[in-house]
This record gives sequence, structure tokens and C-alpha cells, in this order.
Amino acid sequence: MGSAASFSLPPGFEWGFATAAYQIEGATEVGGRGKSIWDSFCHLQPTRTKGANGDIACDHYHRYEEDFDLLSQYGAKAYRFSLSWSRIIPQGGRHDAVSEDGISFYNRLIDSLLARGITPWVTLYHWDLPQGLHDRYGGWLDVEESQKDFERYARLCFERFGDRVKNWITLNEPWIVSIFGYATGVNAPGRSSINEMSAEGDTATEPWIVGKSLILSHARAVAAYDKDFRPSQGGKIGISLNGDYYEPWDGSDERDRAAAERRMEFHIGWFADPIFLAKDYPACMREQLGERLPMFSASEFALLREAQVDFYGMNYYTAQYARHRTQPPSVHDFVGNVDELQENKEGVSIGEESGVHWLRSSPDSFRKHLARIYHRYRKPIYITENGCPCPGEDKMTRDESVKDTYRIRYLEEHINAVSQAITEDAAVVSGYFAWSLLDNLEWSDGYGVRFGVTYTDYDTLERTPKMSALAFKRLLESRMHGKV
Ligand code: GBH
Repeated sequence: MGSAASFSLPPGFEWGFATAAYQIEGATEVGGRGKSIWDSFCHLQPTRTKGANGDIACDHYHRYEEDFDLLSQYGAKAYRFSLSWSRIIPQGGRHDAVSEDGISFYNRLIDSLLARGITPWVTLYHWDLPQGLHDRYGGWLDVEESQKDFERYARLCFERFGDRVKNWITLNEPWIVSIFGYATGVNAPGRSSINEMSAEGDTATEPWIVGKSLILSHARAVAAYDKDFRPSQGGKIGISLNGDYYEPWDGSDERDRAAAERRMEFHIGWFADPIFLAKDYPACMREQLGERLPMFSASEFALLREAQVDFYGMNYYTAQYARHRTQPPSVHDFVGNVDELQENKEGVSIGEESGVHWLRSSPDSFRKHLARIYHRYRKPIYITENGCPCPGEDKMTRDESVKDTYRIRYLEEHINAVSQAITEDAAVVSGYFAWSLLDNLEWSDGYGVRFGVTYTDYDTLERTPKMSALAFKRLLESRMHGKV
């Protein structure tokens, strides 16, 4: 335990809750909204999402006032949400029609937040590519076309919302978009050569092409903001990257220490080196992937240098151990040829189990992760997602689920890690968003896995605050006042 002072948070620290459009909005047929790849994925192959889809989700589209009442009740200073591209441009492309209905929905959201004194943080892309673009040219598989269409979409959002929105996140988790969408195929559009449920895809090449499209799309949006919007609107723009922290499986084995570093390079350096440092991909990726990893041209590097972001959005949930492999990597490997484990050589767990197999609570790793990322990329960090489902929560009744002491402890320990990273490791961390405001569609896990601080009854759509919601408010308010 550090001293009392080490647990305080700096003045102006932003905090609140996060969500994403497809996970909460519902109303997929309202206002001329076009389909996204997630609508298709859920409806064409329902077994991939446990039969779930976002048609209704939390019906946030019709209930946002009630949800924002919750935000006010929870004391949130800020709220992170995403825009559905196909609600705004139903077919997605730069020559396609704009939906004024879609624009006005988001205007209502933004105005309602501001009226409550809550700062909107807007993600342009949280995985829901317009199906129209996927059909037209393969979506993110077309590096040239996708970046032009993304720039147009971003510009439209800056034009129409940027007078009031001052915090922009271009993309949520490009790693997940590339790998889950185009390597393992467990997310839309479900392309994979290693997943028996996928009929199409080329895992050896597609994720790396998609990654390049995402990097350049991000950069074009940032450059457009810098040139044409920042001078008059004066906001901030960044990107949210995911990536677990990796410890070596055998800390005394140099090869495992290298494996842990390599794993993080494949997860984070892949995007962060080009985006934050305007550098080529990490050397270990070039070495392993060779020509399958697309090059950046001189003009693309110039764009990367020009597109300087204001902050690093970090989505952090868990950590793992990395163990080196002695076999050479397969062409389908995307992790840097390591095994990923939740226990180390001595059988020590990376953390306490949660309500989902991939997430164990590892706040000490979070602190190391914050320090590592800050000292490497040198931009203020905003935690744009952090949270968990409680053990067994998927099987609980509402009355059981709201007594979420596991979540209360998880959030407190992770907030402590933030404080320590700031005060003891000299990392600049300027805000924190808990995932999530309310239970919602957990993508391919359907509605069973509950990350919310609010319980959602999917039959009645009734919301019930869990204990964590107010515990979190008390925690943050005391930390903001330097009390422990
Ligand atoms: C975030 O992604 C998303 O941004 C958010 O939309 C989502 O609701 C939230 O996390 C909670 O999951 O193949 O079964 O081992 C986090 C990315 C998702 C990466 C789960 C690791 C492991 C799934 N993580 N994934 S599994």
C-alpha cells in the first residue's frame, strides 16, 4: 500500500462510463439507418452470437434520457459513446446520402448530455462498418477506398457535432477489428481461414491489410481535424487501443521475457508505433511476417507524421503470461509466436477469476502497463475502458447481480493502480471510463456476460443500479478531493 497521498487523483481528472452504439442502441430499422456488418453477422449466422443481435439491445435509442439520468445520479463528469456510421450515412460512402434523422438523434444525445453538465467523448468507429461498404469493395480490405470513406464520415461528424463535441476517438481497438474480424473470425465480418464457421477469408494476409487501412483511416481523420476543425473547434482527438499486459511465464528465462515483449508489440506496437511515433511496424513483426505485412510509402509516412494525436486511449481489462515457442510460427500466427497462459511456471495465477474466462483481475499489471505505455508513447493516457463481469453473474437474478462486491473491488483496485502510476511512476493519466454504464450486448457472447454498473432486464428493459454504481461515485469523489 502506498501513502494516503498516492491514492489521490489530479485536479481535472475526467471520469465516467463508456458504451458503444451497437451494444446498446437497438432501433436498427429506425430513421433510415443502413445495415452494418454486425447486423449481418448476427442475423445470417446467429449461432456465432449465441442467437443474440442488436435489434433491440438496451433500446437506448428510445431511453437515452433515462440512461443519462443514471449518469447524473452516478456523478459522471464524462460519458463515452460511439456513433453508428450507418445511422449517419446509411450506405457509408463518400458519395452516399446523409441521414438527417441519424444526425438529429446524435444531436439530441449530445445536447442532453451537455444540459446535464456531462462532457461527451465520441468514438467514431466501434466495429459497426456500414454493410454497404463491405459489399461495395470489401470494406477495410480496400486500403485506398476505406480511408477516403472514413475521412468523409469523420469530417461530417466534426462539421455537424464538433461545435459541442471536444473529445474525439477515431477508432476503438483496431487490433480487435483486424484479428477478430479477419483472423479468428469471431467478430463481424467473420472472415477466417482457421475458423470452421467461416467460409471466406485469408488469415495469412487479411488482418495485416485491414490493420493498415485502419491506421491510415485514423491518420486521415486526425489530419482533417487538425487542418479544418481544430483551429475553430479547439478539441482533442485520439484513438483507443486495447492490449493485455504480458508477464513472462518463466521470469528467469530470457526467451520468455522476450516473448512477453514481442506479444505486446504484436498487440500494441502494431498500431501505436505508426500512429504515435510515425515509425514502421515493430521490427519483430517485420521479421516474422515478412512481405505479408504491408509497407508504408513515403507519402503515407508523411501523413503519419502530420497526424499527431492528443492522447492515448487505453482499454485495459486483464493480463496474461507469455511463453516462448520453440516451433517456428505458422502463417496464421498473429501473437508473435507465443503461448498465452493465465498461470506462470510456478502455478501462480495472473489474478482472480471474473465472470468471463479471458479476464482475471490484475491491477498490478495495469499499473505496469500504464507506466510502460506512457514512457513509450509520451501522450496523456485516458483509460477509455476498464471493468469486468462478476463471477457467476451470467446466471444471477437481478437481486443477486446488483450486489456486485467483486466489481466494486475490481474498480477500486484499478483506480488505485491509476493513482500509483501517476504519483509513483510519473505516468500522465488524465481520465478513466468504466466499462460499462449498463449491461449490454457483449458481441459474440450475447447478453449473458454483464459488464454494467447498471443491471438491464432484457425482458422489460428496466434498469436497476448495481451497488458498484454508487460505490464508484463515492470512490472517485473522495479520490478527487485527495481523501482516501
Ligand atoms: C472491449 O474489448 C470492447 O471495446 C467492448 O465493446 C466490450 O464490450 C468490452 O471489451 C468487454 O469485452 O476469444 O473469448 O478469449 C475488449 C477486447 C474482448 C479482447 C475479449 C479479448 C477475448 C475473448 N477483448 N477478448 S476470447
